[in-house]
Amino acid sequence: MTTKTGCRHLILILGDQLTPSISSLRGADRDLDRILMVEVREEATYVRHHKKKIAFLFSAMRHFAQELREDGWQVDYVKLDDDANTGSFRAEVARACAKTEPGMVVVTEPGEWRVREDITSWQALTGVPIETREDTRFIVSQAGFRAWAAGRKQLRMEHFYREMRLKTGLLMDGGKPAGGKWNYDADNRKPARGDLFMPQPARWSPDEITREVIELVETRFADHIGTLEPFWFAVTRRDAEAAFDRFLEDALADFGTYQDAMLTGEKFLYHSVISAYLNAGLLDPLDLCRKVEAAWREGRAPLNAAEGYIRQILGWREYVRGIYWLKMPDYAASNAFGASRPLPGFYWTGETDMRCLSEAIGQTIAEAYAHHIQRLMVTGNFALLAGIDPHEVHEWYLAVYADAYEWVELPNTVGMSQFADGGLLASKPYVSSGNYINKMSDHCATCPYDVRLKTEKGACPFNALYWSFLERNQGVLKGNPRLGQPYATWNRMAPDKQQAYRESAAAFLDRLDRSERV
Ligand code: FAD
Ligand code: DLZ
Ligand code: SF4
Repeated sequence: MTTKTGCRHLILILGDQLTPSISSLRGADRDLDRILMVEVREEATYVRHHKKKIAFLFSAMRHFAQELREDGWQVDYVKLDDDANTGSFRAEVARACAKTEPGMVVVTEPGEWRVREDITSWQALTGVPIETREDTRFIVSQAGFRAWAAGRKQLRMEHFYREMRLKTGLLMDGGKPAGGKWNYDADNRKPARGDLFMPQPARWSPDEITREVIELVETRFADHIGTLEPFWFAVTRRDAEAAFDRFLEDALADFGTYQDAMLTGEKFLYHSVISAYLNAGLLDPLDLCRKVEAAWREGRAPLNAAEGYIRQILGWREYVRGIYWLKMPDYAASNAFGASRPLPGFYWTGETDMRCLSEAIGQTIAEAYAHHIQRLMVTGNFALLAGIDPHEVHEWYLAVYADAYEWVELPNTVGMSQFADGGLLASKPYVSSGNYINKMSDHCATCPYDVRLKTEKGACPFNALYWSFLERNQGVLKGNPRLGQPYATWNRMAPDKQQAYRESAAAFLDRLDRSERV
């Protein structure tokens, strides 16, 4: 339908939909339709996103709009500092509708529940019909995941992942998993040494568009977390693909082996550092998996690395998205342990004596990036052990990482990291004492706390917090078969030792509550 004066369709492309084959462009016509892209204050501040995240997305949006124009599309691009910018999706769509009088607004479904809810009111607001299309950039659709989940007593990623391997044929040989096993994690997860060759992610110098955006973000979001310089992210599809190629060449072969390692001063190790590009739509998940499989088949990477990497994208990424849409909106309020302590201030500054935390948070402030084990076993582990309100933890992760959108961040935080969903997503809480961090990193060697001390003055806080967490949450966790061993250890422990752990944890939490430096 075309109005007498206006365009046929107004196609809204959101900041994480920077994909030429996005479903909202399906059947679109360069002469009849107009594309709308908007930088809006509301999206940058509903949680106060890291400056680098905002700069990355605005720059990637501007580059994408430029490519669309070069490809013949009519694009209305609203910059954050345009005088008429009203600051929200809904008001910008209403303003564009008044200007272009479209017969219909077309949008690909957003990745966050909040925005999807908002869209349901746009038709009444603008008087223009809204068509919301499925986001086809995932390997399994929401309906496909629902069908997989239906009737299952328990949802587990490993089962889902095997179905995805069968569905896509990735790493399959004659209907069997390549090499005979579905999962090679037993060969993975070794600590790293400082004298290893350290691959680095590909880096780009900011062009004029990026420099303009950096200045804008520095001025408009000065009070947000993070440093903008040096800014080296890829902001176009071409450069994001080159970044992935660099990973394939330099790091994939050792990805599995050092997947869980942490080293002081080494922010990226053998990780691919492409999640921000992938989640914004600059890369395609299936394409990445196929390239990794090809690297293995051509002998450029061992199977444990290729399988481990493919599992992250084909397994975890698709699985957490499925859980998000299956369980929202209630999922966001999950709090199985009733945790209520506010998030410590050092999560925003990195100012803590705990070396593992200051490293993970420090690099988060600098890069809007930390790798999975830093998120799960350092910042997440501490928050869970210390009984931090999972909603505050969720808002922190959503704000500080360049790759964070609620569909992927929330299940990772609330489910995997904080076990706030009571075990829907993961089979056990990811908690550990300082021992694990000591095994997987070199942080303890330079930490003022002593990882070998259990409850004495100067003992690593993770040690007492670990036991106090298990004791405090016995009601929820007692029957968990994967925690049988630690509970047996706790129950065998001499009462005075148990009491020492209780007192040590209580004293530490008391200092935390009084905002003393810990
Ligand atoms: P690599 O280690 O190289 O892994 C390759 C890719 O696999 C990643 O780019 C990512 O796309 C995918 N992947 C790996 N693990 C996961 C996972 N658990 N869930 C979904 N995808 C995964 N990932 C996000 O993309 N956005 C988030 O907001 C996010 N929040 C997280 C919060 C917590 C508390 C935890 C524990 C994990 C979170 N993750 C999130 C998952 C994971 O930490 C990041 O995907 C990863 O660190 C990104 O770095 P990379 O590109 O170097 O990944
Ligand atoms: C994260 C983000 C930010 C910071 N800013 C914008 C923006 O100005 N315009 C836009 O279209 N998208 C932005 N985004 C991404 C959106 O928050 C994201 O598209 C929705 O949350 C749906 O996933
Ligand atoms: Fe972290 Fe404890 Fe090791 Fe310090 S001693 S780095 S607090 S695990």
